Amino acid sequence: MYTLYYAPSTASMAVHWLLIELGVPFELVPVDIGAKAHKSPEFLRINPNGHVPVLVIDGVPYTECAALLMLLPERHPTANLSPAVGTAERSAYLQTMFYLANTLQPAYRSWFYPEEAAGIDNVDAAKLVARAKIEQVWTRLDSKFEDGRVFILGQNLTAADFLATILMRWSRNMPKPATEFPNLARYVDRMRKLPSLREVHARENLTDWICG
Ligand SMILES: N[C@@H](CCC(=O)N[C@@H](CS)C(=O)NCC(=O)O)C(=O)O
Repeated sequence: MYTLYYAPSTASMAVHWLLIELGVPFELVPVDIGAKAHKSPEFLRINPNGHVPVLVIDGVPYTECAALLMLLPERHPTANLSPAVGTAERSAYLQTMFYLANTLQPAYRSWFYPEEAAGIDNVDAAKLVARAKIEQVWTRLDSKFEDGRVFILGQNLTAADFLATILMRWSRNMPKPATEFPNLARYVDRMRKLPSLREVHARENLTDWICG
């Protein structure tokens, strides 16, 4: 049994979505970020970093969104969401997961929490840099689709698509969202057709972005 500590529309959404796609039993514990519940002593005991998501597996809390997205398909291999160890697709998969986690996620933290990046007096500068970094990733990812690939790694859906899609979703209110890049717009439209993506929006009471 899994327990996901989550807040709607955040990084936990990718894990929530994957759990739904895998069709495994899980329970949800909402974390009220607005009320700073993720900084409470109780929450810090399960994640000293004070972030969502936290996924409790057999009583042990695990953190880091990308890691959670990688470990779940390994625990449920029949879903085929994780390329086989030793294959070229696996190498591309590992590279892509770390690339997304190490470039987009920190840049988004600077975009959404700019005072954290450079102090309260430099919020505009921090957001400018964050925006440039995020758009640079969209440019690179968009060009990958020039080869006609359907998903982020090629012809197969993998956990990398769950991370990439949720990170693209976060750009929806930015000056140049991922969907303004033509190949990414077509990719997002394909991903939006997945019933599990619609389902996670419904379960998190989100209506924006899923319909374009
Ligand atoms: N490296 C962490 C970052 C998680 C993270 O930044 N979570 C955000 C939500 S998307 C959060 O908890 N924000 C509340 C806060 O930091 O105060 C991961 O990938 O899981």
